[in-house]
Order: sequence, then structure tokens, then C-alpha cells
Amino acid sequence: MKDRIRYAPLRDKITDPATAAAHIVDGTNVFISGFTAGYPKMIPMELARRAEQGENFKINIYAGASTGELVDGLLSNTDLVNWRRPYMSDRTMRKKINNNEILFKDDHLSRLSSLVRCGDWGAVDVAVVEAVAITEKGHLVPTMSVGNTPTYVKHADKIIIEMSQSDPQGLEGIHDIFIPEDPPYRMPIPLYRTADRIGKPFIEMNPDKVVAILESGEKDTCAVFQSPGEIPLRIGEQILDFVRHEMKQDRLPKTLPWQAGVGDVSNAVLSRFMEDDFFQSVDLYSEVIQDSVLDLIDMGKIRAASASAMTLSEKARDRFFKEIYRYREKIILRPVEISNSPEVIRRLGVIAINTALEADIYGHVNSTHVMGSQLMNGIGGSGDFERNGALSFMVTPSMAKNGAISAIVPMVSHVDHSEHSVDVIVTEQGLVDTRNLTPRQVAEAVIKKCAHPDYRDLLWDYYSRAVHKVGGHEPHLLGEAFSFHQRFMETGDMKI
Ligand code: 0RQ
Repeated sequence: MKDRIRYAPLRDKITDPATAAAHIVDGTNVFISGFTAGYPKMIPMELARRAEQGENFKINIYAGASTGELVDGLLSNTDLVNWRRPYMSDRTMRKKINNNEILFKDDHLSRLSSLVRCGDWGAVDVAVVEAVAITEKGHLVPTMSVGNTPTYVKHADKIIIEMSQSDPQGLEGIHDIFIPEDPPYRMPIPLYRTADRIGKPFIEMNPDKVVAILESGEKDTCAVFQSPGEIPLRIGEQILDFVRHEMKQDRLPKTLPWQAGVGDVSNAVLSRFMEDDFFQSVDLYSEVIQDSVLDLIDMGKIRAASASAMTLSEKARDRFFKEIYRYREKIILRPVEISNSPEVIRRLGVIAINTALEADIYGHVNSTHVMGSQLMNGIGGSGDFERNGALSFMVTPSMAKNGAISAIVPMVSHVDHSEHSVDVIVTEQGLVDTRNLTPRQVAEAVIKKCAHPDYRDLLWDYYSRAVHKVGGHEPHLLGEAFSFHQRFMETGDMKI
């Protein structure tokens, strides 16, 4: 491990997990690295061990976005979490948040670092971060994600480092760390092309704040990607057909970068690029890089891929690590406030694709709360990209739970993305470009093209009665707007 700590004075800080974790006690604000990958593992395991031995304490845990089983799963199972921010996707944690046992607030990911720097999240007591190296000058080289780590390290009173032995030192050079200015006197972020590097290849760190360094052989829990099913492929195909058509008509420049959220649909869209001769040289300006990006790089189709993290399957991670020097030329990992910056997304003209739980007939979207009340994961970066993209797609299968739920409803039960942020709605049934349609035209097209045939008559019945009985710009029957949801909650099926 000593070769990874090139700043010699810090080698004295190598210690064991119990000694390191002693800096974390009841009420400590713990700010961790991690954005789907690159989160600490040794300290959470040690905290869980203490809890299992009967120590009674709770911590506030702040990450970049979701982490893995060893953080959110383990800490929730051992009842150690008081507050958790931001996005998470762990089942146990989700349950406890919905039971109000864990305090949670959903935020746009791009805003968080700045809020922390302004002190809005309280004191940064301890930063716990995973790294592949410490440079000669005592700066930190992160692992597979950047997230909010630069800000957490900058503002922490104490820093604990988990030095990964499983991530290769070849990751050094892939990161581009730039911390923008804070309100009210913000200068522009000087990023004009996806491939631009505007910062340093390490996170600036005051080595005097480092209280402990641990040797870690633990690996990130890997993503599991199945080959895309029929529905994601159909959605992906329609998006590419639509964009190709817009580009051929000269309504959209050919060089716009793409963003795709996490999950099967994003993977399906990207895998469609492989078979498509029209898209030969693609830029990705996204928040997460998934398996299919490596395939596209191998095919020579990627000019540059910029994100805040790499979320890979085990197989893809092995392949990436083996040929890291080749992949590193195309991939840039940035702080999430840069990868998701509204300013940069708008400047570059990103084509954004994100996933909804449900959309309503007028194009408002719920991505986060099932039946209006139960948190699923959080808004993540979807709002950053949908609101600011040059062209914003919102995608969803037309039905969930074996057809008992329609993803197209009269009125969404929670609003994350309003009609003003969503340009195109896509299900496997069809696609509606809402940009030049009135709300009534949107409703008619969405019912006809996006809703599943099993729900079209019900939706049409609601809409036509709303038009005739109430009228207006976006006609609604307020007493019935949530009748689909109510029916599901009472009978287990939205159909009558
Ligand atoms: O339930 O897990 O019990 O089977 O929701 O749905 O279809 O598997 O889709 O995994 O892509 O998740 C919106 C949650 C979709 C996700 C959401 C049920 C369904 C299933 C999952 P089960 P699918 P996905 C990148 C950008 C917001 C954040 C974001 C998400 C489960 O994409 O969190 O985009 N997005 N971030 O059965 C009730 C409905 C439902 C429903 C689906 N209408 N009502 N349940 N389900 N539709 C991430 C970062 O920022 C890092």
C-alpha cells in the first residue's frame, strides 16, 4: 500500500478500522465518497460491527448519490442512519425512509456541493473517502466516481481514507476536478466541449486533516445488466429514429452530446447505437457510464464520454481495468456539480433521456413517489438534465406490475418534471413530441400513442368528460384526477 501513498508523512496514518472509526460517534455528520461506485466499505462495516455489539448511536450520512449494499444496506439494517442525503436506491433504506425512521430529503444532484460549501447541510465533521492513490503533494486520487467528494474533502474537519487495493492505479488521470464558484458572484464554468478538461487530475486535500488511512481489499457491488428486453429496445429504437429524423431535417445538430440515466432503457438506447450507421461519432455528457459505453468505445463510435461515475458489471469492470490506458483516453470523470451542471448541459445542448414512474396526459412526470406517497429512489440527476437539455425525452414502459398499473394517468400523483421540462414522451407503444402542441393536443396524442391499449378507453373517457364538463386550457375533473391511483390502492388494479 505504501507505493500508493506517495506523500510519505501520511504513511504514519495507516491504521485499523476500529481506530479509524473511533472518530465517528453518535450524531456525527459523515460525508462519504460514492456515486453508484467508489464508496467506502471498511468504515461502514466497522460501524455495523459496533452497532451489532450493542453500541447505541446514529449518524447522518451524506453521499454523492446511491451507494452499495455495504453502505446503505448495511447501515440501514443496523439502524445506524438518522439523516441520509441525497439519492439512494437500497430496498431496506427505502422502507425505513417511507416509515419515517430515516430522515431523507430529495434534491437535484447538481446543487448539493454548493449547498454543503455554503454550510446548509451543517458541519462536515468527517469525510470518509475511497482513493487509489495520494500524490507526492498529499492530494487525493479517487476511484470509480467523483460525486461530491472534492467539496466533502475540502470542508471536512477530519478525513478518513480507504485506500483501495482492488482498483488499479491506472485510474489516475481519468478524473478532472474543478470546483466552481458559489453564489452570488459565480463566473462561468469554462467547459465548452464534452472532451474539455478544465481542472486537476486529483482532489486537492489538506493532508493535515487526514486522521486515518485504511487498506481496503473490498470491491464495489457491481451493476447487473441483462441484455435489454423487448420493451427497452422498442423505446430505444423509437428515440434513435426520432433523433435521426430531426438531424436529417437539420432541426438538430448532429454533434449534440447524449445523456442517458441509469437502467435498462439507457443501456438499450446505447446498445442501439452499435447497430446504427447514422450515429458514427457520439459524445456522451452524462452522469454515469455503463457497460455499453465500453462496447461503443471498442467500436470507435465514442468521441468522448464524460460522467461522474462508472457503473459497470463485474465482467465489464475486469475488461475496463485490463485495458484502462486505452479507455482512459476517451473517459472523463467529473464532480457531479459539473457533470450535471445546468449551465454546461444547456451550453452543450445535451440530448437527455430519463425514466418516469408515470406521466400524465398533459406531460407532467413523476419519477420518485409511487402512488404519490412512497419514495422510490429520488430525483437524482434527472431534473438537471430534463430541464436543461436541448431535447429531453421521458421514457417509461406503458404499464407496470403486470398491467395492474398504467404509466399514463390523468394526473400524476407527484410532480418531479413539469410539462415545461419534458419535450418527448416515449413508451413502447409510441412517442409524442410535445414541443409544438397545446396541452389538449398533447393529451389526445399521449392517450392515442403512448398509453397501453388496455387503458386508452378509460383515459379517453376521463379526458373527454373533463373537456366537456370543465373545459379550460388543461381540463381536469378534480374529483376524479386520481381515480386510477385510488382504484389501484383499493383493488390492486387501475382497470375497472
Ligand atoms: O418495481 O422493483 O418491485 O419490480 O418500479 O421499475 O421498470 O424496473 O424501471 O429500474 O428503470 O426504475 C423511475 C424508479 C425506474 C428510476 C425509476 C415499479 C416497477 C419496479 C422499477 P420492482 P423498472 P427502472 C440516474 C438518473 C429517477 C432518478 C433518475 C429512477 C420498479 O429510473 O429512480 O432518473 N429514476 N436518475 O414495477 C408503481 C408505477 C411504476 C412502478 C414502475 N407507475 N407505479 N410502481 N414501477 N412504474 C441516476 C442518478 O442520478 C445516479
